[in-house]
Amino acid sequence: MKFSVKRVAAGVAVTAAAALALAGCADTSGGSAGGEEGGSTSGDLSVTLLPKNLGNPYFDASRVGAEAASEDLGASFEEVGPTEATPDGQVSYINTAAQQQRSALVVSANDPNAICDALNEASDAGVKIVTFDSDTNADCRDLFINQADAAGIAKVQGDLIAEQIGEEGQVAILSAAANATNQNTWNDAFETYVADTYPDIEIVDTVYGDDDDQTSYDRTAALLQTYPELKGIVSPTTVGSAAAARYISTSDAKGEVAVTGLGTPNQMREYVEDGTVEAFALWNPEDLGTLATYAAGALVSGDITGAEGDTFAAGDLGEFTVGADGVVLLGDPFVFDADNIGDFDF
Ligand code: RAM
Repeated sequence: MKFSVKRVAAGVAVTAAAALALAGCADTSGGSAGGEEGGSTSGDLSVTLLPKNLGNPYFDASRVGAEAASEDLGASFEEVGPTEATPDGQVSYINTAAQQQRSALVVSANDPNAICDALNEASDAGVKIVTFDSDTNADCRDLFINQADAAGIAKVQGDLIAEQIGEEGQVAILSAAANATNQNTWNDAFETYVADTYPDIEIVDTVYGDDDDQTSYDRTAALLQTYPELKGIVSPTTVGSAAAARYISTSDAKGEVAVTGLGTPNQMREYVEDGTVEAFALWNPEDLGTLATYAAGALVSGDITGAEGDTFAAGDLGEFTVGADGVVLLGDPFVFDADNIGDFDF
């Protein structure tokens, strides 16, 4: 996992992107089209980034990486997306990318099937489809840029919660949208890992905060009411982890109910510092945006077709190889705690 100082520092630029996203006006200016500096891309490369939703700091960080990689490739760049993390909200943006004949669409899917028709039409119109973060069915895209494998994410979350609650007691999952491909894959793997490894931990419920702060906060309150014996909440979404920690930090459950899962250091910092959260995990979402964009560039230029064994260069991240089913793996999750959180800024 690469958390170089340069990359971490680049997270500062997130502020501008976040401001645009929160104002509901994604940048559609098109960046530096047609340049040739530093990339192997020939012809016009135009990259459209379509996250699950706008206004999520996780995807704002991915945007920083995607935009920088686009610039390096001489591509025009835009980010578009819905304010709510729904598949319906994504379809119109996919259709527009097809109509505008963008050369590549880099998308985190809110549903594995529901956006497939639109993606297939875009693909027929010549748009290369790269999923990142949350995949579709494999036949609806050219490549999936996977942040970490599901077994690795299950293990890191399982070991974190087990350590924090003494390997026994009731645990609930606070997930994102009910149809989010990544979340459901990780939750299945988590349940299997915990059942196999920690037989005294009982997963009592999975609830969905829809990657919406208020909904996630309300779901946390409801979990604590429904399960008075609850020992921990595992949230495999950065939105959910931050909302759960915020709720617990000012409730009687502080110090009684552990919160862990996947979070960004900037969103979790105050809850680590106030003792609500002991440790959590993530990869670098900026690197994920970078890698996805270089992969898109390699597809558009014809350097790769997305076949297993294809290799491509991803700037400072180095060289990557396409694995089975068109999947490219970024790396392993990383654990953040009070000792290291001060080193990160994203
Ligand atoms: C949220 C989103 C995203 C997920 C991260 C961990 O920002 O649900 O898809 O990968 O959390």
